[in-house]
Amino acid sequence: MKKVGIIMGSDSDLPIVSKAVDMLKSFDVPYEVHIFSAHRTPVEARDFSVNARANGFGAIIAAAGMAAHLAGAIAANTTLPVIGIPCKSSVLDGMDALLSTVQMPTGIPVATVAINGAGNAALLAIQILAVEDKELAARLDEKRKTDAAAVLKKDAELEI
Ligand code: RP5
Repeated sequence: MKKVGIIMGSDSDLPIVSKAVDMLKSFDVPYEVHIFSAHRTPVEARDFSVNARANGFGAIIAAAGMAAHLAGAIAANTTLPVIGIPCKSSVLDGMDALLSTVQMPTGIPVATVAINGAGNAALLAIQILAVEDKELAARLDEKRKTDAAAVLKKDAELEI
């Protein structure tokens, strides 16, 4: 199976990113996690991106806050799918990172999830890998059923 790369701009993003890691672990999807910054370590961020396909990655998740250029900078250097997580890490409550991540120019797409949406970033990466992996797709279907059953149980137990 292809790996998912998870890149975060700073170790301060780890509490958010760990939710993506947990989701990938729950599906037994192989992953690598790195701290590379578009601004502080641009050479390492570029080198990872340029070599990601050859190194066995199938999708890349990029998490960053503030002037969050990491996902776009990675996407500029690979045609693998890149999923951006805008992290809430400043006085602007993540709106700065959301707009920096989502407003990509035509030609260099970044699939942006919600502010701090690490769980969905991982699920989207898994869905990308599942396009060519029937067993993984079946496990995604199973999770949808389990999640729906949990909501219906809460509905049945609702006492208001
Ligand atoms: C971004 O700046 C990082 O992704 C982080 O969300 C934010 C703040 O980084 P630190 O100053 O906490 O290292 O590049």
